[in-house]
Amino acid sequence: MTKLTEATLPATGKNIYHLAISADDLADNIIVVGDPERVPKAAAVVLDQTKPIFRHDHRGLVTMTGYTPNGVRMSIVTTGMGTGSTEIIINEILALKCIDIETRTVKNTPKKPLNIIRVGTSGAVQETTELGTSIITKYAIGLDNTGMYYDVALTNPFGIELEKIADSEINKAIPEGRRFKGRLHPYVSIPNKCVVDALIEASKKDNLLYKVGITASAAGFFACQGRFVFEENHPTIENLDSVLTHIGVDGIKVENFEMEIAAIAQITQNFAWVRAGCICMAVANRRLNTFAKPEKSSIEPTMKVAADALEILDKL
Ligand code: R1P
Ligand code: URA
Repeated sequence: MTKLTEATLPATGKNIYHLAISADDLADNIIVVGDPERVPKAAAVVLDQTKPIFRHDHRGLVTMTGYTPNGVRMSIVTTGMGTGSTEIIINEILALKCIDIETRTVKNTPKKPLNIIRVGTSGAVQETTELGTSIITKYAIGLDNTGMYYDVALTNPFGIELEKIADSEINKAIPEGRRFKGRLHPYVSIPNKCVVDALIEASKKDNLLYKVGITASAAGFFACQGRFVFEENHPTIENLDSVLTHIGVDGIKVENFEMEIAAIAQITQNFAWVRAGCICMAVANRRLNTFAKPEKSSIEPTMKVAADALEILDKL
């Protein structure tokens, strides 16, 4: 590991720099969400309101920690939108668990596993996906490049195959003669299998409308997800959403677009004591050009499933 200094691991006393919380403020079961306003909403659904709840806000990053009604300690933490911000938060969470922040010394490997589930919104890319369906990520395709700064070996044969297919399809979709032809290289990362299984089990138990599939983590929201582009610009790939529709492996297809899980899985997948995964509700169907009305797009049932899955993981 790079030598830890004030510059390489900024902190104030026991508090890590961006989240501005200490190790004591964070549970071993964590829900991460993009939107800071979703943190108190999630806390209202998953945390026991009769027990003390910790809350801290810094730079728009909200952390809340309390206990579920079944007595499991759980935190909800904002990642912000996109893999850039998410990279900071995931590393700060890991650091709080395995580094003494005050002295910047690496502690022994945590005895208790750290469970992280991202709960977010997403855009479905398969025509048949009903708005409101929650998609559990089995494989992630990173269309960002944050994950590419983490040189993690990809050994899963389906993952290797998927990375080849995605690279070839994405580059085929860039017209000849364009500046970035041959220069966009997606990477594949793999969420923890125990998290996928726990999310499936909890979805079944709670009767959640769900699918298991491949999630594409985009580098942005507009051109980066095949949405409109101003005339002053040209999209590098026209209809990126429909290019992804046909990409699949292991009997599953790309199901949805969001902006964080590829980096979360890439950063965490080599840790024996960390299990991370993702469930995102479809608020848009990009094939049908539909968008969920707020009253029909409550993420609460998905949030509840994530909390139930964390309780399953906590017992493993
Ligand atoms: C874009 O609107 C944001 O929504 C999705 C994307 O990943 C991105 O962060 O997730 P959240 O609902 O968690 O913010
Ligand atoms: N978040 C995304 O990143 N894309 C969508 O289409 C919806 C939510």
